[in-house]
Amino acid sequence: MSALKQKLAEKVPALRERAKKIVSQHGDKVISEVSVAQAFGGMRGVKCMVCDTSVVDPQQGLLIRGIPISDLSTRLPEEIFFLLCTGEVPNDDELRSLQGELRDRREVPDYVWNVLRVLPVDMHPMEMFNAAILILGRDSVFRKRYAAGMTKQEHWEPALEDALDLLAKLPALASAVYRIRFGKGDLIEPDPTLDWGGGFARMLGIPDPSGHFAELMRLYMTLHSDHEGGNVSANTCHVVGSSLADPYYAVSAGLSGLAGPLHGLANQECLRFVLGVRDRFGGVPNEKQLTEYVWEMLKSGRVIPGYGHAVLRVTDPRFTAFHAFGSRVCKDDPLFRIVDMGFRLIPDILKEHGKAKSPYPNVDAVTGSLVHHFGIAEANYYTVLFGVSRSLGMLSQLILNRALGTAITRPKSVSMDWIEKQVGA
Ligand code: CMX
Repeated sequence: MSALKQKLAEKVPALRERAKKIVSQHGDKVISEVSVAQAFGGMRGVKCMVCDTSVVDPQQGLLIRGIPISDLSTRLPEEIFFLLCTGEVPNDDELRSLQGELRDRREVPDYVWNVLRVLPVDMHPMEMFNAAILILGRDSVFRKRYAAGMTKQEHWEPALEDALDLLAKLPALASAVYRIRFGKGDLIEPDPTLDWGGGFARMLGIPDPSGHFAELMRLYMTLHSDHEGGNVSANTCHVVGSSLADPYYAVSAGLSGLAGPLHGLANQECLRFVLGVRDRFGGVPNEKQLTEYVWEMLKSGRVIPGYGHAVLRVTDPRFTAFHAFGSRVCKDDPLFRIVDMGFRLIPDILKEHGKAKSPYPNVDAVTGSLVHHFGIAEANYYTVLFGVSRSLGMLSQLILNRALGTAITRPKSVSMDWIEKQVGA
């Protein structure tokens, strides 16, 4: 048995016991109320689901299993997956075991490549990535075991199998999407000696004599991995998984949510914003020019990509970690300089504008400039990078939900008639 499965097998009984005890002893206690504004407003702030993998604190940002993300930024993404699933950072043996599992499961069937190759050349990379994941669902262990008849107690085990199978293949899938969609030449074979993020960087085919690109990819995968349970991608994966659709369907659904411009597609929009600034001013503007440009956007009713957040009320610590990388590795890159100038100016502009509850940068404000620095100029690919990483979080949440036997999601919707009667309107 792999170290991860072993650790989960040890922990799952206590986890179930804890959940059972909380519900049996405190099931009737109220933890949240819902206002009419929240019912219309994306349920913002309503506490109505459980997620142990991570918490987004408005003031501290992301905490993975209680550890601030800034303390985890040098960890490998596969270490983060182990941590998300079990609550423990793996020791060396456990990490090696997980890396071995991912290596052994990385082979992608040829029919996936064939499908990717015949798709129209103007497909969005997220459509290609998602299509490949759905096709892989053919081999879902969860689906087969469910059809054969398994007990609810067993659900987490095939969910873990599928999660590992899928995670192992994601770097090859995502790099193939890049190389096929943008005509970058033949696919690059996986290197079994490399870690998950380093292997991904290599398969993308970006020249990397300094090793900084591989470093960036590991950082990218680690920092985007999870953001508690209520964000669109995690929540969608949760809802679909709760129907006991297999993990491929659930992750694919979550990734469809990630593809929206207010969520994961924002990194694409952010790079466009930075390129727009560069093109308008023929390079890096001065502070006055950038300030005027931002005001122009706001006055025309547009949002400033990369700023604001549904939960955070401080600078996103993931932004801070990426910004530190950029300051070390590519501080003179014109796009990074525009991002850096924006960081100094835009929060005050948004405060003066007075609408956004958080005027601070989120993670997407900076990532595009870093990836672009290494030669991935195709902004519509960036959400795929986010998707590879976010799959770590979605899958760990899904495994834990199957271990807990989380019920099928079914909140009650109400009509406007009902609300008007209820509030005496
Ligand atoms: N620029 C201009 N206006 C903004 C703004 C921004 N960056 N962020 C929020 N606002 C506006 C909203 O559009 C809203 O205006 P209306 O009342 O006219 O609709 C008002 O401020 C209040 O919004 P909010 O409560 O502060 O923000 P929400 O929780 O509704 O939305 C988010 C959060 C991220 C979608 C929003 O800040 C936004 O659109 N930002 C730009 C896109 C972006 O960076 N997305 C990445 C999100 C990161 C992630 O999902 O991981």
